Amino acid sequence: MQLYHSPTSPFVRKVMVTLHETGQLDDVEIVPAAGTPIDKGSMPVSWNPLGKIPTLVRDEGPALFDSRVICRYLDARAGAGLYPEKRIWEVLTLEALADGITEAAVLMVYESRCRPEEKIHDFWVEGQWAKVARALNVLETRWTSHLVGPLDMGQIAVGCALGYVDFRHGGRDWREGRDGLAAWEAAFAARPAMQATRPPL
Ligand SMILES: N[C@@H](CCC(=O)N[C@@H](CS)C(=O)NCC(=O)O)C(=O)O
Repeated sequence: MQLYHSPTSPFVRKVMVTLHETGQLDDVEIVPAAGTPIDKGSMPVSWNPLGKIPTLVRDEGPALFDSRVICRYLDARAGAGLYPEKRIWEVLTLEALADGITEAAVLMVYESRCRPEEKIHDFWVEGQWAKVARALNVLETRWTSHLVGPLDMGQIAVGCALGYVDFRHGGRDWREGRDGLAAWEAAFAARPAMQATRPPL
């Protein structure tokens, strides 16, 4: 299989962590890709018309995207149990919540990277950060018991979301007032799969 990849993409990181955690790293060839919504660059548009990564090209069957589909496929392929049937709705909702954080954080980056300075809309950027902040509060107050349970895809998505917030929005100090989540993140970030996939500085 070929995985279209960038080392700074938090959505690609979800897939890479899943590959590490499920022992499938050697089954995938990494194909570098780069682009933005205004310049498709080397994005795999012939496999994924949305021009986004991660995209997974398989030896048989259509290419898979997005990160949620790829991670679920890899979990099923390995029989790894990252989507336990008993807690499936919680796991999927937690993954969606984490991906929502990541999505808002990525949009904030695109706003400054893809627009001329005079067209950057500060209220829109702050609106995205408000989504991130509300979601982080909910992780802190409602999801702690789930986060400390057995490894699942919701936790992986949260770990990657928090890693990306640190990577691109470190100045916002998301840990302030969220001690429980901060402690969880420190422990989760020490996992070998998270260490091996840290975005380059
Ligand atoms: N929902 C998608 C989001 C993927 C995504 O937005 N990836 C970014 C890189 S972090 C991308 O490909 N951006 C290029 C674009 O939006 O044109 C997923 O979970 O895979």
